Amino acid sequence: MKYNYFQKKILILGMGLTGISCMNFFLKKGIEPKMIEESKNPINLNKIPKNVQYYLGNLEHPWILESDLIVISPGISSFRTILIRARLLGIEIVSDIELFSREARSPIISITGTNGKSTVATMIQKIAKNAGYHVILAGNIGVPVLDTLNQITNLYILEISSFQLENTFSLKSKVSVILNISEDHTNRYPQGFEQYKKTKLSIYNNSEICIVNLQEQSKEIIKTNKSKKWITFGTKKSDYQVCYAKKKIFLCHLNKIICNVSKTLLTGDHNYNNALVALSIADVMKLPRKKTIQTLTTFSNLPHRFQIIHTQNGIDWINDSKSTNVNSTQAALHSVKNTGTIRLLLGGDSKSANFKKLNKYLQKLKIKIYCFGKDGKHIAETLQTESVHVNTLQQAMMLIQKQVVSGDTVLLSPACSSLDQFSNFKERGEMFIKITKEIHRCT
Ligand code: UMA
Ligand code: ADP
Repeated sequence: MKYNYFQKKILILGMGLTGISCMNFFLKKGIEPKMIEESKNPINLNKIPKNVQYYLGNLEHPWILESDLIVISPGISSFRTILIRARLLGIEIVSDIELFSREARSPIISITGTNGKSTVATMIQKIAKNAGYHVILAGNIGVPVLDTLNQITNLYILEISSFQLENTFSLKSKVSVILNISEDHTNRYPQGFEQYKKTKLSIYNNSEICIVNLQEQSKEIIKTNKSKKWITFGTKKSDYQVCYAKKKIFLCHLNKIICNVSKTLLTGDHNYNNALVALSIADVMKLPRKKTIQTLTTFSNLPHRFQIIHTQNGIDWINDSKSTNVNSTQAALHSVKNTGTIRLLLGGDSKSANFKKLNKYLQKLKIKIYCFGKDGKHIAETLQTESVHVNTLQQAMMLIQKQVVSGDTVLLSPACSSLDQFSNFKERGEMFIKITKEIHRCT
């Protein structure tokens, strides 16, 4: 279906990466959108040409209810009162992924989940490239999808967040997967976890082939739509499994060993599951198994995802700064190999997550927790295990430096967003690496 945006009053909300890409999308079509941005001093203001009218201030602006089409940036909540009113008045509100889905002409692989999206999306990108595809990797991973529309490709790989799915309706994926669903972004969903889960599940709508984690709640959806083609992973009964035999770890399909991942560069047990999903997607796309195995067995963890950045005096220093929720921190703790004390750096903006859930898990471990950042104090008070609270990551690491002994693991896996004290998770991870280096320069 060809969408006609001419003669429509189009309003873009947000002037971040998404907002600018949406603006360029319409300008290329000869359409002048309007824009609203709530920050008084947005960094992209110099990217707005003279012919685009904009307003800097609260969303409660007459332009909202005067629009025919509102394109919303993922960082802005869809549940803002003014937007609910707009929807009730029949005003269309869409994401950039929706606009992209209406235009894209090559097959799409869509990946969502609470954790592992970037890792799996990158694995698949590398496998498909190795198999000869002209691949585009875009979406939540940091490349706005609309920026890629004019590039030559025969395969899109999209990392899609729940925020982006909220206003996406026409996405027709060749293959889609929900890697896992656990509590995250609690502060964004007025109706809680069920609403977050429902949003994630919408990735399967109109998808030709759906890959589903049988360990997770998303398996319920198989029962509700039996006509779809479902491929499963996550349990012994699934189509794809991680198998353990003779101290080795294998990726298996229908109980047949496909590849030995014990001696690969991957660290963190959760990455075997990620590799398994990548294998299942590659199979669905009929990519040559040899190329898939070659890529997976030479894949290294992405930066800031459970990376062992330094080992000295029997101590592992692990940077898992991309851990922004409780589940990814659990995955990290599960993957620690040293037998000494785990010195866990936890804290930042908790996004209203329930840290009590971690207690049951922590009781089984030899662990000391160093809390920092905006919600550090609250987290330290919630945890029923030995913990200290300081203001910053630097202060926490100075304490660790004095206390750490051979056999220990120092783990930055904060379970929180970094935005209270850093520009992003990369800056937080770089800080951890820098201090780790400084500590070892002195010894
Ligand atoms: N803004 C408002 N009002 C608000 C919130 C934001 O006016 O209530 C304005 C900000 O002042 C800013 C602009 O909107 O100028 C930012 O928009 P945005 O937060 O939607 O961010 P973008 O720069 O457009 O980046 C977004 C994704 N950000 C979020 O979902 C928060 C990026 O994912 C994504 O890479 C990019 O689009 C391209 O698709 C980042 C992210 O943190 C990495 N994602 C979350 C996550 O992974 O957990 C979901
Ligand atoms: P996302 O793009 O969904 O944020 P990443 O691949 O960037 O996922 O990883 C984010 C965090 O989640 C990191 O701490 C990483 O170690 C952890 N992680 C990756 N895959 C999984 C998984 N399958 N289950 C749990 N945690 C995971």
